[in-house]
Amino acid sequence: MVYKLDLDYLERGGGGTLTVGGAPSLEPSPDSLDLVKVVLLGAPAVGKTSIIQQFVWSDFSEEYVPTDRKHTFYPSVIINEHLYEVKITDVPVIPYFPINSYYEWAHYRFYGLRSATAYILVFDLSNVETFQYIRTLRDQMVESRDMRNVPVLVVGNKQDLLCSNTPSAASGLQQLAIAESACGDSREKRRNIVNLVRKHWKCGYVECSAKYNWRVIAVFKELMEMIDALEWSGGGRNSEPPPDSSAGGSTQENRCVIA
Ligand SMILES: Nc1nc2c(ncn2[C@@H]2O[C@H](COP(=O)(O)OP(=O)(O)OP(=O)(O)O)[C@@H](O)[C@H]2O)c(=O)[nH]1
Ligand SMILES: [Mg+2]
Repeated sequence: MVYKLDLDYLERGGGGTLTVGGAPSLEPSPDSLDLVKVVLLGAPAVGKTSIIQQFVWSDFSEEYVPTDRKHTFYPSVIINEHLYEVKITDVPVIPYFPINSYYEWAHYRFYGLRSATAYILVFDLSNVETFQYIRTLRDQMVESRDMRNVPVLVVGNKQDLLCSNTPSAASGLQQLAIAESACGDSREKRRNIVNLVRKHWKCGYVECSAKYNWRVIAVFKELMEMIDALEWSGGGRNSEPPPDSSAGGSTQENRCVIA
């Protein structure tokens, strides 16, 4: 499969650039100023770990093993011809976003929650109630951290489990009707979520399936586009704009602004 992306990963044996994915490194690498720190957050079992593992290792496991400690991954990503060293952090589910550095130190030491460059907030499309967790978390983030210039991407995972993907020919007519109405309900809820995220939060939104590796690359591409746009517009971490910032080609539409 050929991805028409400029999101590459370097190495795995060092033979030039591959087209997609992340370099499969679990090696702790020292945080540097240029390290892009991405944290995935979301309710239990929505697929955070699966998304990362699919992206970094092209691997998926049906078995559910709740994340019980912090894991970090260090892919290198090229987007719009800019190289980024990315640190992806997978953490156990957090009951709340630390409202200040004291709480972070006391409860989530070394998770890097408040200092993340960007966040990926994941929910389960087949269980839209899991979006509520994201909504609450985002409220807490907005209240307790300056989120200007901090990209946030909302990801609906488990797209493969959506109603329309699983028509049941074996079901009786009545069951089919019940299923249809349940699907209608969830479709409506999904529409509302997309609307809220895109129009009100002004954040990116991507649906994917970690299981089938559908649009997992798109998740990271979208996020890196946001980060790259900020970096090259002068709003990023190193707020000093690079000398040839006009050559970046990224537009400000990619920005995720949390008002
Ligand atoms: N059908 C389907 N199952 C998925 C998908 N992504 C993850 N799963 C399954 O969902 C379960 C939970 O996945 P995880 O990746 O462990 O979820 P998590 O969000 O990291 O869970 P915690 O670490 O407990 O917060 C596992 O059984 C996965 O196999 C998907 O896209 N489709
Ligand atoms: Mg996990």
